[in-house]
Amino acid sequence: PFLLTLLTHPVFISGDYWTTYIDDTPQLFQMVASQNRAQKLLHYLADLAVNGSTIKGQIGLPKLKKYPDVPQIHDAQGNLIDVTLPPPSGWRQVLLEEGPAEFAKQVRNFNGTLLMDTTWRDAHQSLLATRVRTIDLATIAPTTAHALSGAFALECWGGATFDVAMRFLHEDPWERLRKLRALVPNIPFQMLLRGANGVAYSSLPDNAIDHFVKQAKDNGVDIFRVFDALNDLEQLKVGVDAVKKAGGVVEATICYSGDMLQPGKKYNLDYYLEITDKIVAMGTHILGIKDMAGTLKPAAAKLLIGSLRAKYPDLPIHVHSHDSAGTAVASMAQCALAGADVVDVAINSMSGLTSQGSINALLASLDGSVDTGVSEQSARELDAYWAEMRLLYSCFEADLKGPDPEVYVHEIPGGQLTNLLFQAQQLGLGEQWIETKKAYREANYLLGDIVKVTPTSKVVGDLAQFMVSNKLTSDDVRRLANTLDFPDSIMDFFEGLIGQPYGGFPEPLRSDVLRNKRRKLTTRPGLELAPFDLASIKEDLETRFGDISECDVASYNMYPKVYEDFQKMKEKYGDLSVLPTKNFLAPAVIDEEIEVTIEKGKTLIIKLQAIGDLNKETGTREVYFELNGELRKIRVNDNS
Ligand code: 3PY
Ligand code: ZN
Repeated sequence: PFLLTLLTHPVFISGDYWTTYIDDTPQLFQMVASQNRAQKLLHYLADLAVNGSTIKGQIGLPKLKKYPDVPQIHDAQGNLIDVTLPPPSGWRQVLLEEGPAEFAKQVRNFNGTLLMDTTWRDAHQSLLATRVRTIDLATIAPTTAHALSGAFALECWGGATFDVAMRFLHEDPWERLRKLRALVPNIPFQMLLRGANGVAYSSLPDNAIDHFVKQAKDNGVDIFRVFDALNDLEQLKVGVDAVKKAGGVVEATICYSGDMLQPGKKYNLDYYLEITDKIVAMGTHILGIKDMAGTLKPAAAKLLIGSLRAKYPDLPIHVHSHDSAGTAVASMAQCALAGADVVDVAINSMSGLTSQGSINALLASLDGSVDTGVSEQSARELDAYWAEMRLLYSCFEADLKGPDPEVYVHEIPGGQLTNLLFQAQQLGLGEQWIETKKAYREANYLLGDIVKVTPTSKVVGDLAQFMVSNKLTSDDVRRLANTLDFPDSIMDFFEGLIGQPYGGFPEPLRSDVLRNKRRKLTTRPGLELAPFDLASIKEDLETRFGDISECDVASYNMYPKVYEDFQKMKEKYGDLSVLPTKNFLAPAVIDEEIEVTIEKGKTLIIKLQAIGDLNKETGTREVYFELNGELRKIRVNDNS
């Protein structure tokens, strides 16, 4: 009370006070700051207790009631590893000491096939709607740094993790990156960059991409997997150039589409070889092959990687796939045998279905015939944590039951497959799901059989849903195109705002859809965008939100509205990333003890004591907590 009285006193606010006590006593401010933080967290917990969770996509409550245990891991001799000691040096030391070109060379010269673990990015993006929070990654990070010390990289950033962190988890993706970086000094970090779109869904001015990539590199990303959703090389080059300027490892990536062994396929071996020639000419440290739908069958994998290997003996090749059809492990094993330098896997409990293949299943398949640098035992031990995590995040499961062999027909990328199924389930439209998959295939052909991955996969998905909800066949769409009101994403695609598809746009459909509403771009959209004035954006944000970093500017550039909302949430509730996930998602139970470490050495013990009656006049309730032994009362709106 003394502090509050003091701090709200007008003389204090004006700064015109006559004692030096406050200036000489900085602890006072730290105490006030942490009380303020505690108060904001109590506000969140009170809101949650009264109104329930408002986290989008959450169905029900976490199944896990306790906090997951951090497993113990052992070395090959069975000795317990002390994970509080610095981890063994790894590929990151090679990168830091030798630079990107020599790093790539040594990866190529490694006698075997290295592994990238996608658990911290694509695996939870594909299985758990990208909802895994920083606290749960940070908790397992020191153990991971030991267990996977020989891994090529951990994919931990980019793709959907960037906007989901701010939009739905109300946490700062940059803070996540810095925290994890500090805990994992030895394994390179990889991110997914959507070429000229950065981590957004459409093109930004080139200087915004350069600025974003520089912050990513400076805050901990080592390797950048850069792709373009149409394999449009002009668009790809924007991302590649940004990574080169920032001094990162460039992994320019080809999106693999369909099953190239099917006769008459638009995307066949010749296509991939030709595009590789162009990517090599553009200059890349590593070539990425990204099989986002999981349609790269083992035989195709063998042929594709074998052919690339023969043509480019010195080019490091890194392959990514999804297990949607159930063949990821077999395909990755074939890639390893055909000469791939790195393949992607996920920790067992976060693998399979629309995620990557399982790390231990791949190790067992290779059975020592190919060196991967990763111990099967420590990977297995590490998995115990993720088995529990799956229960903690059970409320975001899409509940897929097994492989979908139809993926060769509809070609829906892993993350989108889970999303669309989830949406259909929420609407209770089981039959519509079958129809949506069928329509997705038709929509793809209507659009000219395009490469499908964020953001083009959204275009195809939107057209499919448009067809299903308006009961339109492909013929109807063609016939009625000049009268229909298509969703924006389809207009954007036909305008050329997502890039130029291989083989061009289908006509007359393009002209019919666009009519006189939109232009027809023939070059990349970024060429038309004026550079952002980064200094004035920063000034403006400072005026509105106070302390602003270059990372904040980068967040704002990618997602202005999401960033503003995130700042408002932060203003209201403080830093929510410190709350244990169970208490972030589930209302507290009376007398349950909640332990929150707001910073190193500063822990709050919170207990919900009671929820007061509804005040009918104000529509509010008072919620009573015990905070480190003291009673606190918070008033919140009851939204019911
Ligand atoms: C993304 O862009 O988020 C993807 O995961 C594409 O596969
Ligand atoms: Zn993927």
